[in-house]
Amino acid sequence: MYKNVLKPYKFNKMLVAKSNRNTQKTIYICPPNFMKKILIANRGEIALRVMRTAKEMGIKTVAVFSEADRKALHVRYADEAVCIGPPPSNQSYLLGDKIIEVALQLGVDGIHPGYGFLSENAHFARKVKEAGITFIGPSAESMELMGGKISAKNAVAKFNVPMVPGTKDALTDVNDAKKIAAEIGYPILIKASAGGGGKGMRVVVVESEFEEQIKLAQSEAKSAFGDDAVFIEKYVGAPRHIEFQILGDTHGNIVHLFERECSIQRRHQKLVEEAPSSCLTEEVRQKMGEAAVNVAKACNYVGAGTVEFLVDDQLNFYFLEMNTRLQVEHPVTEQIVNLDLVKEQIRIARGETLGYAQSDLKINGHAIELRVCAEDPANNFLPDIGRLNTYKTPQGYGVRVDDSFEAGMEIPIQYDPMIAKLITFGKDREEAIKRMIRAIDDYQLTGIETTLPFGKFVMKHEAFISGNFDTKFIEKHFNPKNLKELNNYNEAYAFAAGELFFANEANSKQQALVEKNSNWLQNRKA
Ligand code: MV4
Repeated sequence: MYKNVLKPYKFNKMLVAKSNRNTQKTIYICPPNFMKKILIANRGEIALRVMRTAKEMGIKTVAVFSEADRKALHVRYADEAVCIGPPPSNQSYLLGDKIIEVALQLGVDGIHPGYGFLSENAHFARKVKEAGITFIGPSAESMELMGGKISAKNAVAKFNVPMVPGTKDALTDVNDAKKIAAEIGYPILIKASAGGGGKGMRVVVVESEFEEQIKLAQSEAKSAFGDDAVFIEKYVGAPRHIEFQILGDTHGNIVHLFERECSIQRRHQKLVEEAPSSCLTEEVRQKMGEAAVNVAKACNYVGAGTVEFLVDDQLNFYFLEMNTRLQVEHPVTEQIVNLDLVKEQIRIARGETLGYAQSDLKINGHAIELRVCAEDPANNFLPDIGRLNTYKTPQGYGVRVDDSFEAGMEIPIQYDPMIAKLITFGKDREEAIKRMIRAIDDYQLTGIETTLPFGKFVMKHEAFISGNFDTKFIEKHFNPKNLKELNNYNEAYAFAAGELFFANEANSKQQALVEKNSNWLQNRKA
């Protein structure tokens, strides 16, 4: 870690000079509490989220903002704020060099990247470090290794982590690839090494389509990512998406903070997340946790990271990829382990030890997050723009709202359409679900359409309540027509009527299909 504070030019009175025999450079060894001022290279709820923790830790904060965010809450909340450019991200929040320049001018000693924007940009992390500033996140090397799917699979292979049957290297010869595909068995999935969030994926159902699909995938990958490396995997139909939160310090300690279930997604956009998952047995949880820690070891991970797995209906799990950042859905983990993940990130970046072992960590209760987005679920989730005329968030026991809006504000169109994260937690899953329904009903929001009614649809759906769902939940169960009925009814009879409605009508056909295709319920009871 103390290599991390190699500071050739930025002088800080807190630092103690030492000379390094190998590099001949002067290195300054920092006392553990050296972080006095951090810059948050982000906007919106996550910028506020990070600043609140910094404030509690006695750390000053610097906001950067675009011209579209002059009135944003993260700008008001920070101790100092600097406008870095026009609204488009590539002229503001993505300008790494400009952000580093601001940080140096203001005497910042740490940069927190949040999620999105520059958060997984290894080049930026390296430049931050070279400027003598601590990047609050993993090393550029870890980010590079996990950034490419092929390099990630190869790094992880030596650590006994289960992976979907397939190739670990980029395909070069179509005929070799065809042989491997035949051995794996169809359907197979072609993935781009540089792809992410489902981009650059193609399913091949029969061998006769293989060659054509490979060529298409390669040229697509080339034009989208500038890298035509693709590989193949056995296609896992209707899996669940389960990810493990991990934390690693600079002293080689790595723990996992259990899992988040993120199967309720639409076009690779997560909409509902929860912790823990409703389908894992204690035994599988432990095995997956061990595998996640091994993935972190494989890339010498430092900081907060997430290891993603696919889980099939027999509870077989397969490593997918690692996200080298704090994720949007991190609050559900915070609620069940009683840890502030941003505080942990900052402590780790300061060189402190974790201070707890795996055996000290326990799951307490259940947490669910709904992403409240400016999208109309009744209209194919089309983005809805406008002003928040009424905006009053739900309150009370077991409810948390991470947002960055006030009544009267416009939703800027240049950025992510997420308005808020509504998180509820309870002693068990049932309580968290009922609390979420209450919180959605208490949410006062007018002026734009949001995913709040969709959240209620999910919370009241038999498949969600029973835990018998997967990544195809929306395709299988969601029909915008159901939204209106669900949200126009009289509350007094709604609860019973709603349950009846779902049990009998909407799902009878789908339910038969689900039961044929999946064994989630049986596994859960096993
Ligand atoms: C898969 C898969 C089935 N089989 N790999 C989608 C995003 C990317 N991170 C990996 N993804 C998938 N990989 C194999 N071998 C299905 C998906 C997938 C998916 C994964 C997680 C959550 C939602 C998903 C929706 C569609 C497809």
